[in-house]
Amino acid sequence: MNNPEVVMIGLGYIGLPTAALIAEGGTYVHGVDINQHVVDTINKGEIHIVEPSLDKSVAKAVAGGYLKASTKPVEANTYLIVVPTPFKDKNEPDISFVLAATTAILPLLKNGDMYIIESTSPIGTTEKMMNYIYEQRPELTGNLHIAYCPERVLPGNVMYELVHNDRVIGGVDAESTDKATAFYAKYVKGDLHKTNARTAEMCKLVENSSRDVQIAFANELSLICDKADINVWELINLANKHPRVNILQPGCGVGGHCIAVDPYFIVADYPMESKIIGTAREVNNYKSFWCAEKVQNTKLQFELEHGRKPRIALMGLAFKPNIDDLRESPAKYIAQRVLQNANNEEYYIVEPNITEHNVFKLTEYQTAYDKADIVVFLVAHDEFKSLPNNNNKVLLDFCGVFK
Ligand code: SAJ
Repeated sequence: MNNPEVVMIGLGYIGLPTAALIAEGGTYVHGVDINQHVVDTINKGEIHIVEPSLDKSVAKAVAGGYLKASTKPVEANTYLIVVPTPFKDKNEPDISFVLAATTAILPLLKNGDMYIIESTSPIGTTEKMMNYIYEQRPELTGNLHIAYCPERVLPGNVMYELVHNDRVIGGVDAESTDKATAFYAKYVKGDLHKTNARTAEMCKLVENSSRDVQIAFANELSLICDKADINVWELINLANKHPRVNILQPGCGVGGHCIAVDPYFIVADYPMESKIIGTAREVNNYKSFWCAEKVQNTKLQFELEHGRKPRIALMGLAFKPNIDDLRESPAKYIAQRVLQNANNEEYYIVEPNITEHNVFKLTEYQTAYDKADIVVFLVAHDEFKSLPNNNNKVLLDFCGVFK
């Protein structure tokens, strides 16, 4: 392989598709991941994650010699940091992976190079990394182009959205912004919006916080409607007929690795100011707890009325409809909580998008539905929508399967 133009640190859900996209365009990309298995898989032209059309893209880029993976970075002109930023205890963001990635490329940097962070980051991270780099390599001071450019792709549609979504690009100075914009212009068809690094960092956090707040509003309505004996789905549908109202859908909580996480990055740094953002997190977390309690109460009610233990189907474990991703899933949390409170009832756990699970024994969805007295819909997977709205069963529809 020729000397790479781009080094991509982090070959996960965003890094690998981005590396493949850039490489497919005829740019030499050296991908770096700490996981040897990930590196070996990619070098065989295969992938370690589930994402439509990514397999073809990686196979093509590797076969063409444009993408190579390794556990160590090499010299290039552009360095992209696309590593996780999880949080520590007390919901404090942890930027140690960004720091480690930056440390790994420190000795390779030279005048004129570009350094871009894509990882979701607390406000000020890009400037912090710039100061760190210039402290360690003072001779480079002012001679690198440093920018922040968040991704906003939806899992399941990554390869399309990487190309077609608009991007926000914020440099630590105007020249960095221009250089980074010129870099993305080669791969992105959406509009590229220039700003500074802090605004770009905040923009990413705000996008997901905004959605979290809106979902919290819908979830709050669902709790009120449950008490007030109003069908929340009908209510929202009617309210949305107003030309300036657009309420989202309630569910059994908010999951995934972005919307349920990013708001804490704002709350941790601005606790006094971020009242609505913080409360939205509490409401959405509470909704999952409330759903588990509702199952518990329904179960006891059934036993009182029928003089026997119910058979219960828990429908869906993924964090949102029609995917196989169970990480940070409210449905999984509810299933775990319900099973912890199990008292000789019979349970059928359903997740049509996976074939087996190391904790849950899975049952096919139609069988589970047929056998159960109480059917709890935790995720609105398409398969469930064809099931009958059967009056002989107790249906707990937390996510609007029958809306
Ligand atoms: N959800 C609801 N009600 C709704 C919509 C969603 O309860 O009306 C729930 C889902 O069931 C799920 C959670 O919210 O548990 C998040 O799902 P999602 O489809 O809204 O979003 P993600 O987490 O898959 O992807 C988000 C996207 N951000 C926005 O829509 C603002 C995506 O564009 C980002 O790139 C991604 O986060 C990220 O990586 O940050």
